[in-house]
Amino acid sequence: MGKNITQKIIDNHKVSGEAAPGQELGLRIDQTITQDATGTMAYLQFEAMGVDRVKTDLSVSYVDHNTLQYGGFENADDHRYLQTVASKYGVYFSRPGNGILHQVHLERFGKPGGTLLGSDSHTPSSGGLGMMAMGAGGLDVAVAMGGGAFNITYPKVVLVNLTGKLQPWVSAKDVILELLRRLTVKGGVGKVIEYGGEGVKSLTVPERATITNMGAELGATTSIFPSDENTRKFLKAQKRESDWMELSADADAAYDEQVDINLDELEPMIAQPHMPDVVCKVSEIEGMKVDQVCVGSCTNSSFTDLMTVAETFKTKGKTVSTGLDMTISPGSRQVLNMLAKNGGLSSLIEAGARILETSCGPCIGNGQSPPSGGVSLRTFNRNFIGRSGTKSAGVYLVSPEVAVASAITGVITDPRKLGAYPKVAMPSEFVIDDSMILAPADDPSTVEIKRGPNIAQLPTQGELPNKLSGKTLIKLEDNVTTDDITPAGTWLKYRSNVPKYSESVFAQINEHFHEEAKNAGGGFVVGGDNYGQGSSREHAALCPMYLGIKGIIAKSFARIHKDNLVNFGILPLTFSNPADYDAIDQGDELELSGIADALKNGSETITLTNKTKGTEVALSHGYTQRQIDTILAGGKLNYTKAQAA
Ligand code: MIC
Ligand code: SF4
Repeated sequence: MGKNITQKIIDNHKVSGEAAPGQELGLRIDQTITQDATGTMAYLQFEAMGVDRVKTDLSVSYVDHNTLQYGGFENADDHRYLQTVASKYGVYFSRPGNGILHQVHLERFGKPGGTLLGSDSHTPSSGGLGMMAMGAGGLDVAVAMGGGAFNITYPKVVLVNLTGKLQPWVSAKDVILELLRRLTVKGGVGKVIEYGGEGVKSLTVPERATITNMGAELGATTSIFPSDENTRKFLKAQKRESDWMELSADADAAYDEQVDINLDELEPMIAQPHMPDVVCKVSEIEGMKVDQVCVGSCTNSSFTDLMTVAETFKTKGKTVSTGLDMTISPGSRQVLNMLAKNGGLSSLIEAGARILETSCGPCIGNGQSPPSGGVSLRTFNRNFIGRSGTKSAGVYLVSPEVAVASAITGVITDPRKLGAYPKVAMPSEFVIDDSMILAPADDPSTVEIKRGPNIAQLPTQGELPNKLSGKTLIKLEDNVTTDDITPAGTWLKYRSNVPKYSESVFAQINEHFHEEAKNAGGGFVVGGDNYGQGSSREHAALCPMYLGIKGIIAKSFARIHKDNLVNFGILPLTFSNPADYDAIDQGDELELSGIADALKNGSETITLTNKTKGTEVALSHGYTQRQIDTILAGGKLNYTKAQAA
């Protein structure tokens, strides 16, 4: 039996475990990436592990999230720490201004056939190059930098069979929005989404990266395209053709599931508030007044994306409607520089678009919050409530084509109404200038790591006690996001300061949550399905741990968040019978007695006593032996240190 792409990469990187459905596998990681908002923790953890130098083929530290440096020293201190720690431990450092990690990594470093682990959920962007690229918490990335394996559950592989060719004004974003419409934000959990079929040939690498990027919104382990002639062309244009290798599924490869998408039939799509899977055709909600249009983010800020916007303004002789604001955040310095050189930037400025820095910017709530009750159209990947900074605003996710058409008219517009499509081809040569990527020091002893006051101590925790008890501090519905747990935006600058950042926990739902949790001496959280979806931020586990949260009891969990909870010694537990969700109310006193013994003895179900109601509820854990040992040790840092000793 032939192999699919996922199986081929797994076979080449497997260091432990069994390649069989549901089993845990350890994978060798070739490259790692971090960004500043998760990176400070990752490097503090790397330092705590006591390894001299990274052991990967390549590790890169990017600064792209917290670049504003407003209102204080915090961001700047983080940048200095990141730059010096990178230099000392053998990590390349992409300076602020060089661009968003996923865009830059695609341009300059990603390699077909390799594995990439990133402390950011959109790391699968590099799947557009045929890489097995996965998001994880910072601690998992730190361990991979130290040469440790990354563990995944052997995934199911879904073939997305593409036929036909995208029609004018329809683009890669519409492919992934259509998939989100069909599969939903939990449709990809435990799965790798592999693209194949004739339709693949018509998509460039940046288009493929738009699609794999937003596979994160499906909850997938990762998404991947074959590496073919288009991949070679892209790498050649980036002057690194030698990084190319051919990679495709064997003709008789088997898949667990198949989804067919005919690109010919696809129309411009739009995700409506407040989830990326609330998708419909643009034509169905056309005409709605728009207050803001934002183009950029790691999903849609490539050279062709931005040139399409620029060329639409220019060829149609149109400008930004006076009824709205439009911003552009180029994905990388390469993109911005090329737009500057070819006049595209001038078209955007003339049209009245506001040009922002090459960074995440509004996507992570750093500026450009929409007006109260406003409608914001964004080419981004997430529209969770409040993420934009304005809770009452509705964020809609669209392609650059829909964004520019709507920016011109002032209302949600199907771009096909604009007439001839100014098709922008991928350049045959990109402008290469890596001068903002700093190589690490040859002699680490010459580097002094700079730590400002924002670099707080890592919180620690002891071994798992045999009894856990406490109140149900909060009860939540399905699809709780990490933005609900530990919001970004104005809180983002405290990512290196867990005591301070912990004040943000569930603050959007109850601003006193952190005080109540602390006063109660910690307790439990109850959630519905897909708890912890979204970002890879391990702070969504680390800060609750700091507040004394002992366990999260939910119907199901998102992959990265579940791993993060285990890594920080919080028990993710699921209801054996999902209907028991109704058996616990907020405020109920809960107890897990003999929990450590139960885990040690290999018990698969755990009994939870609801002392308030005088009832018992059966919970399942589904942990592997490694996860049990990690939890018993009080988290991965303790576990890794104990193993090293
Ligand atoms: C996001 O898009 O939510 C982020 C900010 O990039 C996160 C990482 C973080 O929280 O720092 C992600 O996607 O993992
Ligand atoms: Fe940055 Fe937004 Fe991409 Fe996250 S999703 S990496 S915040 S651009």
